[in-house]
Amino acid sequence: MKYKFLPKEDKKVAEIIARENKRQKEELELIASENYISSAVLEAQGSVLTNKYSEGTPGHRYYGGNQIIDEMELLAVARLKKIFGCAHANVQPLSGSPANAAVYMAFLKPGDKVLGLKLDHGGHLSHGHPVNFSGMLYNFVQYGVDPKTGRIDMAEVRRIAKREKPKMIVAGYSAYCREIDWKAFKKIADEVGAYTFADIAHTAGLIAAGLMSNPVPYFDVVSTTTHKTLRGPRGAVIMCQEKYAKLIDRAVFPGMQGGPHNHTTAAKAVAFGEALKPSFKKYAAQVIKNAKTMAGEFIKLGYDVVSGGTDNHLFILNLGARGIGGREAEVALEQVGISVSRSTIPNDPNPPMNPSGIRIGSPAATTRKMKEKEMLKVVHWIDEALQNKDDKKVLARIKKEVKKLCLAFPIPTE
Ligand code: DSN
Repeated sequence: MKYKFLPKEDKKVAEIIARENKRQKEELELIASENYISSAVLEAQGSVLTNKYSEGTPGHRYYGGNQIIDEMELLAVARLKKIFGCAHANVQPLSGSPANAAVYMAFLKPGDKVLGLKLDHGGHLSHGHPVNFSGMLYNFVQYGVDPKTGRIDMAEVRRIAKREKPKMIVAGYSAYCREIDWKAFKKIADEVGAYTFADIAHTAGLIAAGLMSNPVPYFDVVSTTTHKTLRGPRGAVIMCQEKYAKLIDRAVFPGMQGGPHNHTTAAKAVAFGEALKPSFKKYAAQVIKNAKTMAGEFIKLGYDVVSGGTDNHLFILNLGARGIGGREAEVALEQVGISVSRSTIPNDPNPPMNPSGIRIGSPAATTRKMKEKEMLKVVHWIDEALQNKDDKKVLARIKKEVKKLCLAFPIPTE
């Protein structure tokens, strides 16, 4: 990736970007929420659409000169509707948490009761954690996964919902590797008169490819970020039934945000176009195969994989029995050029800053066209690095091998 103007105009910024670019090329990304965008998405994101203010919605803007921006936003909306089959879509949310804030604002009043999955069981901060706006403004009651299976127990969700009578039930998670029974959630919500809200940030790309079930036909409202498995720019969208269109649009603007980031809207449109291509289906299928391959190999090596495997793009290694903390493991792997994120395990006895596990995901490595063969190598490097976390020589050797593999599988924007 070469810049024409930046190195002349601002050496310092150019140099920092160049170093990060080199890191991305030479190191392996296994953070489940990250991915590499295409050059086309990058170009749209870097476009002059960033210059324009367009508060409002297409055809109803508070600034002049928005006819072309309207066309872009409507294109992004149309493509998103085609992917997920939603009746209404808002493509303006700046990122996942603001999107979720807008959803809550649209349907709830401060103090209303909501059901969400606990953070250490795989939920997201914005699903009611006390340090987050969601937990501060709304009365979240949290459900968890079954301690034996590591899976959501729908009978338990139903029991809690009937006891608590929430106004909304949130499903869709950040560190949960199993299929979600959207229909069962909807049935429970109907029994207690609650709204249904799905946050599909992690699995949106897999749902787009038709490989995981889609909550859109069942749920009142669905949010997703656009930069994870969906492989678009950093941002988010909200989809809902037609009857909630105004509520959602008003909650996004003027409720939560000012002007949309039009350059990001353009990049979202490009990414949605890519997700509609047959090649994206192949990509998503390989993402799942790669995650299953890694989880299976870790199990063979004697590791404890939460819930015993994965149905999607990620899994959690519980390192508790191996005497190594999640933070230590993350740091050891950083030294060999592999990025993972420390992760809580269900009912983690340790705090989120130093939890008992690590979360591993396959979306970025799969974008580099790595397949099962490479994933097996990676698992053995991780195992070796964790077993030799204080041996600088071993770590240096693995780092060299990781770099060699990465250079053979270029990132798309090289
Ligand atoms: N921070 C994201 C993740 O890593 O899952 C969720 O927002």
